[in-house]
Amino acid sequence: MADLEKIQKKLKHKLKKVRYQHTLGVMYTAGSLAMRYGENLEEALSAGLLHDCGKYPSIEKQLRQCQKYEIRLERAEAEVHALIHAKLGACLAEKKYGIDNPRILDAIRYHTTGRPDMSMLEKIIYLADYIEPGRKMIPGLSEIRKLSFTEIDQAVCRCAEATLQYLKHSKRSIDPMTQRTYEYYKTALK
Ligand code: DGI
Ligand code: FE
Ligand code: FE
Repeated sequence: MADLEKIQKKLKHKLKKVRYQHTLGVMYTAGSLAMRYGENLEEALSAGLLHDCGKYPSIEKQLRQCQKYEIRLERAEAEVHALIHAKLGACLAEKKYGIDNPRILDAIRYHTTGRPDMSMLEKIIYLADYIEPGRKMIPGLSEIRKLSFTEIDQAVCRCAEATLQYLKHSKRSIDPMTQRTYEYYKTALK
């Protein structure tokens, strides 16, 4: 716990107020889901707390940091700025916040796009990010919140579907991994 508190203090200085509040929301929601599904509580809290740690610098700085740490971005990722912070965040969590647990690092790395066949911790962080109490109410959110605690794979599927619909509606480019996450969970549930 002492470590978590230290990380919390550091993040509070780095992140904007709204982002920090969101981070706490994700941390406690991830903790609740971990209790529900018998996952390691400390891992869920740490991953939730750090999931957006790659988001504090501007996009330009995020890109420079990716170069500095030799993070390979797929072309789609470099073009879609919303995706950079996930890979960068996993790297910073390791290098700047002393996290060496690969399960936590993967949960941070895949929190934005998800991926097929996620670990329980990855699903928890993917969903906690979407459902935490501070998220703006949008159609379907109440149901995904409930499903997260009852049928977690269905919740992942709905969440991926809603994200794809939102991206299509706002004419943004879709990362292949975001699409693959949806296809995987849709098929797995048949
Ligand atoms: O960092 P947060 O805002 O807390 O949440 P996030 O890491 O899930 O990122 C959110 C944004 O990323 C959200 O607006 C949806 C977007 N996103 C997810 N997959 C894709 C994507 N954006 C594009 N353009 N393409 C994707 O495939
Ligand atoms: Fe994020
Ligand atoms: Fe987030």
